[in-house]
Amino acid sequence: MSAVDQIRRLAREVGFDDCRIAAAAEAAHAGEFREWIADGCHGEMAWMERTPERRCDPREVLAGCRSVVCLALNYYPGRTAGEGYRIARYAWNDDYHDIVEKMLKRMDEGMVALGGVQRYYVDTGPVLERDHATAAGLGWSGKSTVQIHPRLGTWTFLAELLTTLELPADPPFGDHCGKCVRCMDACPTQAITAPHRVDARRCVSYLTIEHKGSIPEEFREAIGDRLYGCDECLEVCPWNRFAQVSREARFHAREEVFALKPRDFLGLDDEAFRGLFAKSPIKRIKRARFLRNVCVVLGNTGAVEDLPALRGAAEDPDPLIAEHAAWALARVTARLGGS
Ligand code: B12
Ligand code: SF4
Ligand code: SF4
Repeated sequence: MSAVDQIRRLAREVGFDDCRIAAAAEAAHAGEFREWIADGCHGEMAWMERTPERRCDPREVLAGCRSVVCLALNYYPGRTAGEGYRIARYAWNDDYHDIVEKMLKRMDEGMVALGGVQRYYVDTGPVLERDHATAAGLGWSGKSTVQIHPRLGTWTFLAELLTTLELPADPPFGDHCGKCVRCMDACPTQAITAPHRVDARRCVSYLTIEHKGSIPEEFREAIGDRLYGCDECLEVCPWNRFAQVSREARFHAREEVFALKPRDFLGLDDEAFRGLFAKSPIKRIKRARFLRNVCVVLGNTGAVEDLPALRGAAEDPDPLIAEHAAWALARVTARLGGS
């Protein structure tokens, strides 16, 4: 069996849904990436500015890199979970970084046996993951910038091993968005400022996860009931018609979380927050940012029964929570007719 066939078999065995190969070369849209950074679209994600030459070319990350093994993992956990709020599906349960890294480690061990030296990443490495996936024909980069897999749709994590092994590259799949602009129309904050360009500073995913301070008031209403992340440009994509629920139960909705209403989250102290979101990506944003988000959701959707919890949050010693709770109280009170 050839090395590439062994690698594909290994990818299947460890649980990936697809595996394709790109030649190690400068990322096709390195220029667009540099412009995106120059325009400040990355907001406060300063780590994205560092070492652009590495991020744009895998050969700068791994000496002697010849190929990029591109992987996709279906995480689709189902259509709905929770009442009165939405959490982006990738965060419905355990953190994918931990799960996928273990899978990549097994792939690496198998590839070492084939004589390769590897560096592997899932999300956190200096790699333009979608560009390599596109080059390898692992679907294509949609107008939303989300990578679309023809069979799995938008609900995939991407991961890759940079390797010194010289493997035959797969052909690209080609762009299949056609005239569709559904994602651009659906985006609640007009963050997709042009096809294939997302201004992170406007994106609800950025505002509710990466952004550390106060959420600019101009976006609070548009955030609606989105408590953590945003799936809007994924949900509307017609390529999700074949999406199947992931085999990985650790991505399925965590019942203890989704049994709670938004106002219940306001009662979480630090310890309870860490317990509820143990192993979850949500734990990373910590209690204050999460409760900030809860207040925004309640400001948009809350009713009379949410007022006591919001009044309590307005007294929170953390000014980030108190300020957003005060904003939410004013909004709910105004909706109730000012009483
Ligand atoms: C920073 C980041 C974010 C930022 C910025 C997003 C963005 N669009 O840039 C924020 C916080 C907003 C974010 C949000 C989300 N993210 Co994110 N994020 C990243 C990260 C770390 C870097 C992305 C990056 O380099 N951005 C810079 C811009 C310039 O690059 P890009 O958007 O990826 O665009 C590339 C292509 O669009 C292409 N391109 C550019 N111009 C053109 C023009 C044409 C014609 C074509 C064909 C292609 C093309 O080249 C670009 C450069 O490579 C990646 C992991 C990684 N290391 O790659 C994950 C990653 C992109 N995120 C991921 C996920 C799941 C999400 C969310 C769905 C989470 C959620 N539900 O809330 C949202 C989706 C929002 C969206 N529409 O992108 C997954 C996406 C998987 C997939 N199937 O696409 C990734 C790959 C992590 C992973 N390993 O699985 N994310
Ligand atoms: S994740 Fe939401 S806010 Fe961000 S680009 Fe997609 S639809 Fe717009
Ligand atoms: S919604 Fe339409 S334009 Fe957007 S990524 Fe999907 S197919 Fe492409």
